[in-house]
Amino acid sequence: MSIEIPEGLTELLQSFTVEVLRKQPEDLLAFALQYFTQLKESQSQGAALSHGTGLPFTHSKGVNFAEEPMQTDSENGDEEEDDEEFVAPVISRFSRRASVCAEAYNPDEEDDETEKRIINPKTDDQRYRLQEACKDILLFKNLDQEQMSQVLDAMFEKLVECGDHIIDQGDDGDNFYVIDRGTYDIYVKVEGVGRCVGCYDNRGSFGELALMYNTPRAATIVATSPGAIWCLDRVTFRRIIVKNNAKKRRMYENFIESLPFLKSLEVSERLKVVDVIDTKTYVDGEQIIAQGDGADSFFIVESGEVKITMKTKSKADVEQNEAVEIARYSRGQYFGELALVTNKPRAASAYAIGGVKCLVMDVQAFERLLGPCMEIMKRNIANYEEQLVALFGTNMDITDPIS
Ligand code: 1OR
Ligand code: 1OR
Repeated sequence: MSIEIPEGLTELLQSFTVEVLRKQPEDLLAFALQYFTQLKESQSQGAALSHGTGLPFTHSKGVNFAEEPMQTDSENGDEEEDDEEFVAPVISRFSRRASVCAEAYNPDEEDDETEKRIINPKTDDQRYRLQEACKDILLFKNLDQEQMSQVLDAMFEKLVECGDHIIDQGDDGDNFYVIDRGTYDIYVKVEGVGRCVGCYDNRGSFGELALMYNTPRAATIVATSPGAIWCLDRVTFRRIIVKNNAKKRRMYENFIESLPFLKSLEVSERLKVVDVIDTKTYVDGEQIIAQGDGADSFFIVESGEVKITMKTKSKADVEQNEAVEIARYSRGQYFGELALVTNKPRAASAYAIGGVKCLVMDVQAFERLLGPCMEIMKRNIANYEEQLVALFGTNMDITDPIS
């Protein structure tokens, strides 16, 4: 009796087996389900299956791929090795995108073709770590549940070694990165020489600028310890995050436009300010800033009133010192710039009077975007020094505060 082997069965099973051996999935059944589902989807979408067998994970047109595939980072020309670093089946075989120059982004221009949903399966442990890492990521903050779950599904883990270049300045943007663990230095080239301008310590994210504004990578990011990062491909980032950010622009554009201390910025730069601001609310009496603390953000009052108080050095026992109110700020005014400009601890404390809403910018964004406003801010800082003498009758250094 002869049994007829259906056409394609051998190739199908072979390809699946190769994929299992490469990825070593923990849950074989779940992996199989996803593999064959994606394969079916890719066929019904009429995607060109490059080698007849159409592997969702290994060839360049499967459904698991970005519509506009990109090359991974830390590329040393050895793509095989890159792939092996990924824990989950990943968007693979990235071809380099042609260089693009800076352009205003228009999220509505994104093509319907990009609506493909990417799913990178994860273990329970990975999913838990991913959710923890993404909790405070500003760009994810206003996503609805469905958008968030699409983003989490699309993300994939990459393990890094100390010294790995996650991003190289000048490259095209492929992924957005969220730190799972590890420390990373930020280098920016000044007159051709890379200068370390900051670092990330086990939290945060980077790599959004090239994807948001279609610009070359603005900095080099180097791992300074072994670690792990979560990667979100460019297409999903633009399809979900950039589109969502457009709503935020509409909400804050006019307010940011009206701020006098930002008047040295170009219109396009002011729009970028909108993109990086977070909003925080405080209840009556809540401390916003504590004198003597380290500083990592800058504040603009959106609503309510903020009281600035200061303890001075003038008395012997600083613990006993009464804090004196030195300023009050309301809508449109800023505070918390001094410590960022001087790189010193907070010179004063800030408290909410009644309910307060502030726009908050982190130090990286402050340094990156507000350079042109520095003259205005520095003039104001000189003003603090004069006020200090008037209020406390001393010319003590306000940049050397008491905790
Ligand atoms: P990207 O896609 O351009 C490099 O790739 C990433 O480094 C960038 O997105 C940011 O997420 C991140 N200037 C530019 N990019 C920075 C900076 C930065 N810091 C982090 N990134 N500056 C450093 C501020 C401390 C300004 C330097 C003048
Ligand atoms: P920061 O990052 O040091 C506290 O955090 C903030 O209070 C500070 O930035 C300023 O934005 C804000 N001296 C120092 N900081 C002041 C002052 C001030 N006023 C507001 N801040 N003086 C007030 C003069 C009206 C001089 C000292 C009396």
